[in-house]
Amino acid sequence: MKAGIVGLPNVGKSTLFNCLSNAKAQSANFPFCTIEPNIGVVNVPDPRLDKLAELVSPEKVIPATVEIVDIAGLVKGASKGEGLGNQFLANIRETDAILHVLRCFDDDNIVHVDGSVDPLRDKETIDIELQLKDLETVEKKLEKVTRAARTGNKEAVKEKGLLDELKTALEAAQNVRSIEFKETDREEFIRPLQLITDKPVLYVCNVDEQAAKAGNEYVEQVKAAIAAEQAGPGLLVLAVSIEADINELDSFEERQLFLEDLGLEEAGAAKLIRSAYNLLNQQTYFTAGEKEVRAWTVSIGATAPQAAGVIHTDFEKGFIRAEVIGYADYVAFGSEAKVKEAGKMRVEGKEYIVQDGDVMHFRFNV
Ligand SMILES: Nc1nc2c(ncn2[C@@H]2O[C@H](COP(=O)(O)OP(=O)(O)O)[C@@H](O)[C@H]2O)c(=O)[nH]1
Ligand SMILES: [Mg+2]
Repeated sequence: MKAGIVGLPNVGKSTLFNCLSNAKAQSANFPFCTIEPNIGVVNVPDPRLDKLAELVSPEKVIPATVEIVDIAGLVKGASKGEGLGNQFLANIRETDAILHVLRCFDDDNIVHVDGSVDPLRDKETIDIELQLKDLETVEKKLEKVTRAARTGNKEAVKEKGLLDELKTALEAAQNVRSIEFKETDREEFIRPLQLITDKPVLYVCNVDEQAAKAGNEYVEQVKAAIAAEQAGPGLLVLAVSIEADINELDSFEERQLFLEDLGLEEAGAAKLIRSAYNLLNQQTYFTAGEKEVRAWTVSIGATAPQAAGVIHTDFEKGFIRAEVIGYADYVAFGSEAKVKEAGKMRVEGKEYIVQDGDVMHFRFNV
């Protein structure tokens, strides 16, 4: 899974990125590696993985990961090549989800590119740039499809209709994710276009310390604005700068105390990653053996063969069956052997829908 951080300059994107990069907050072990200066891989914090590791004592413990990209350089006019805009817009296209950071804090020392704090205006500025980029994509496609539609090709006529609809909506400053289409049309014609404003978005309201728990007036404005958007994007209130400070602390206990002082139960990094999972309808299953205990990411509703395919495409193609232990059973009985003894290990076939926390073992032919 790959998520891109967008937002105007000076709203706290890099602070958030760095905060994730230092995120030791959830457990003692929460490493991060930076691939490029603006790309990092964050481990998905999951206490269940720690518990399984404790029970199995494997050689290796491997968490699920999310790749985070700090996409700088988006400014007004970016879609027309202002700033470093265009180059970075290409980066966004490769992500599965967008984390849109909005400045919701006052601080006269931090310059705002447009002179004042106004998260709704900022949101609109960024949205419009992304919509313009999508419009470009749609217009290019429309040119091709229009030619085909002239020959009377039924499929092309239908596609042209949908593209016209897209174009009109984008010109009216709508995001693609909030346009209503029939699900089948969306699947067949809209998704393949990989439009930026079709991607799921999580709005991160960056507030100051005092507003970390309850939010503030700016956050309320953002909430009201996105409530009007149909696909119901997520919103997260984070005091990014203070979260970064907390992550500087060495011990887990110290960090936890600091969080509690702010009235928070959980570090922002963990909250953010969890929200991204929810946003993308992702869940976790585990494999547990002496060599390694590992968390894997799979879509909610995925079948057992699809889950196997996350490990290797051969596992999916040659899938025979899965041996499944519910996480609660694994913990209750304490080991695979004891679960088997108790008759709680299930053998599931191709139709099985994976449940969050399943501990799975796949049988396959290659
Ligand atoms: N007061 C305050 N300053 C912040 C906050 N978040 C970021 N900053 C500061 O704003 C400036 C710009 O932040 P940065 O993360 O580099 O913004 P970017 O341009 O969006 O990547 C830095 O000086 C940060 O320390 C915040 O929540 N409160
Ligand atoms: Mg930055």
